Amino acid sequence: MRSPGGNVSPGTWTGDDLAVNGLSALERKRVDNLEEAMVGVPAYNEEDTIASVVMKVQDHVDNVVVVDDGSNDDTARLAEKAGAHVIEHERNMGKGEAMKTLFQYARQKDASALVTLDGDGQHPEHEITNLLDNVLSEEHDIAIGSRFLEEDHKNQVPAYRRLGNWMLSVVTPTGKAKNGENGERGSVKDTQSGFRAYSSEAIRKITPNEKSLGVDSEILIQARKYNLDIVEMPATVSYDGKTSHEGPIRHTLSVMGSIVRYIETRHSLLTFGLPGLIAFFLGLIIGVRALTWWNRTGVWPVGHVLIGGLLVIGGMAMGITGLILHAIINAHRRDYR
Ligand SMILES: Nc1nc2c(ncn2[C@@H]2O[C@H](COP(=O)(O)OP(=O)(O)O)[C@@H](O)[C@H]2O)c(=O)[nH]1
Ligand SMILES: [Mg+2]
Repeated sequence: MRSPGGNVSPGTWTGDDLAVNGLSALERKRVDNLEEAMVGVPAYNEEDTIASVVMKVQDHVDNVVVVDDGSNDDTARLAEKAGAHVIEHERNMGKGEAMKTLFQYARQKDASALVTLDGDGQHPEHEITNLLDNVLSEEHDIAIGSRFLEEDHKNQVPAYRRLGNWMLSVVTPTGKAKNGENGERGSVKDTQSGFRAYSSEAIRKITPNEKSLGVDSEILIQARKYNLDIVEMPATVSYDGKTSHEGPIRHTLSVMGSIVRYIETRHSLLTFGLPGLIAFFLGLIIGVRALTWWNRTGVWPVGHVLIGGLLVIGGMAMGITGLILHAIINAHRRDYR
């Protein structure tokens, strides 16, 4: 249990000075908000670290929820013993589903803020307060614990991960974020950080749909749609011990898949129709050339006929896929928003 005013950094709440129990009304509101804040941990087979993560988190925030994503180890029991509220998925459904459960629970409990962090102990729990302050003060809707704002944090991240991250950040269509407390607005530098704080408004508006690791990108894409304000704050991250379930290549491909899926569902006609149309006409041109060749020489250029045929058929298939997707998505518009 934290003492009122204990770890609360001063200066975020200003103005009214009505004293209640020795605290100003605004201080009171701040403490109440903090008491209603929630920390959520998606966890899959994290028995080595989960108990210590839960206990360290409780030094800063009382309400800790662990979503045990169908682990086949002792994660759920250890999390509960350490003092967390545990929600169990019957089977492993992916980080995205675990995040969806967290958002649903936070909404149901009317949490004043939700901080998410990984169950593998990669994120330093004492930095929670810093992220929380940014959303509890209603200054921002999402505060991202970013690994790429400061050189020495950046250097902690293995080079191959930085590359994957950079690629994913380039292709994730996010809105502009404030880079650091006094920073300029720019694109989000760390789109894959799972260490974030969400305001109550963000909790109400965002519904993760992505099942796997692409969820962190998807949330930022939704944030842009709902005009939620994002700030990135410097955060440290540790790569000691087992910090990933999936290798970097699979991880990057999985997130890429999510981003493509998003673009696909939003712009299905364009994504499928345009390449389909181009393939179709390219195939036609190759076909016509093959036909003239046959006309002239009496011999079929087999390679050209095959390629032309494949392009025409493939192009048509893509075009039809685009049309069908477009029709389905329009019929169920609300599901894809
Ligand atoms: N990879 C993965 N992580 C999951 C899953 N369900 C929950 N998580 C949790 O999501 C967090 C991030 O996963 P992790 O593999 O550490 O990703 P990374 O640190 O970004 O490489 C961890 O706390 C996992 O325990 C799942 O099905 N797959
Ligand atoms: Mg990890």
